[in-house]
Amino acid sequence: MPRRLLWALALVCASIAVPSAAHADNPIVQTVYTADPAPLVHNGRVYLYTGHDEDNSTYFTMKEWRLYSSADMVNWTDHGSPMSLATFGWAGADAWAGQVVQRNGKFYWYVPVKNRTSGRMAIGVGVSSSPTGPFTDALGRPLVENGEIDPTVFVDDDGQAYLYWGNPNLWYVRLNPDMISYSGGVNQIPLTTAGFGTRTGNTSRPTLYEEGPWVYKRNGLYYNVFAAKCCSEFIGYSTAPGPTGPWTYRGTVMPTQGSSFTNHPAVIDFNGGSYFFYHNGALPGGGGYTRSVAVERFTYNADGTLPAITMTTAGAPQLGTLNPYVRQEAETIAWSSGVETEPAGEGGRNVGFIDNGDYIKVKGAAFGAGATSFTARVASATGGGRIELRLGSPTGTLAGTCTAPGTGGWQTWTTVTCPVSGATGTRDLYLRFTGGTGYLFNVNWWQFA
Ligand code: FUB
Repeated sequence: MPRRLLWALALVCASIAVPSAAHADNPIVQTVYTADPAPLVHNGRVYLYTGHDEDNSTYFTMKEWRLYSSADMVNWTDHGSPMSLATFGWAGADAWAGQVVQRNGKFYWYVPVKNRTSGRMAIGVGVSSSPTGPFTDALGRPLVENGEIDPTVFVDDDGQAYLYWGNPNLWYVRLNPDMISYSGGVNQIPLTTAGFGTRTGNTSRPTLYEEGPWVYKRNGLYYNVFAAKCCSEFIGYSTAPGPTGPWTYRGTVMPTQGSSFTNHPAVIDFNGGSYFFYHNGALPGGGGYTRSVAVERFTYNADGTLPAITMTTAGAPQLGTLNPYVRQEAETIAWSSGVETEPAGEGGRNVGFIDNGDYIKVKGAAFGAGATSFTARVASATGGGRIELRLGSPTGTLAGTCTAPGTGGWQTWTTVTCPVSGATGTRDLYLRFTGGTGYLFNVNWWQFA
């Protein structure tokens, strides 16, 4: 697989450029290319909905959306794809940038897709009773269609919900309480230079507004953070005293950076911190059509303005620690090298496509006084291999080695246990996979005792 070759090359480069094997946590996902982040805070977790750029893509070739979740902002659990183009029988292509909101005990996912019949971009609505899906088409047709993209949804304190979207214009509708219909028609927000800044050198687009609006409210002030100028884009923002304006341009949030000519913002507050999500081309093989989602923690200025935020490879600090003494899904990952994930026959997902030397980093595992054993759920259609439990880096202190045997099938699962010593305190845990050639084994979950 070409991407795996790129990984191998990247690892060689990384070993030259970065003597320490400690790895950054941005971008958030290493197993696939992701784009257009849309986080949702629910029940003590951040659910991060993303687009999925296909490997080797040379356009915005996107067929499905992906979902990851985290309680600590650094270890992210892969939930696979809860919604795809196939969800919308009327959609033919372009699973682009959307957003999920919770209302009425349900989760509504507004997405732009190409209407197969009209050939125009339209906004569809997926609905689910769970943040992890599966989502179904709420309407069986577009909610609204005017050839423009990038919906963002916001529910005001008075219960009125607004759906904004647009490129090259900016539109909104007032959603009805059912969240799948609207009243008052389709309204256009005037793109004035006072509201959205001045673009030079493009007479058809005099303001900086390009696409990707993210509208929210904080301390009574309404924010519209958006992808500005093209191309390459930067992230700018405007504020307003009300949900429909008048908007005032406030400047740059994130300058043009990061090897992707698009960027796409999202802002949340979670457990006392504020977080800015975006995308770039940071993975090996990454670029404008092979993007990756990343996150930075930030603090609002005292007057409510947003600070300038730059892309980092360190990402956000960890909130708390990870408990290694409860069952952890193998697809809960701070950083990984070489592996992929797939649906598991036992339910959920497993880590697979493991070659010799691949690894998973789990950040900030709180071992306390010390672990004595490690248990993992494994399967292998070949001869299996070994899981090395290393601390601090992929070549760090070896706390134990578990043998994963051949089980007769990639989804024929068995549980293995091995002794552990020296795993004390709070450490970054690396599950390093070793063995022969070819794919070695799959891992569904693990737990220390
Ligand atoms: O990912 C496809 C498109 O690229 C999105 O809809 C835009 O916001 C830009 O990120």
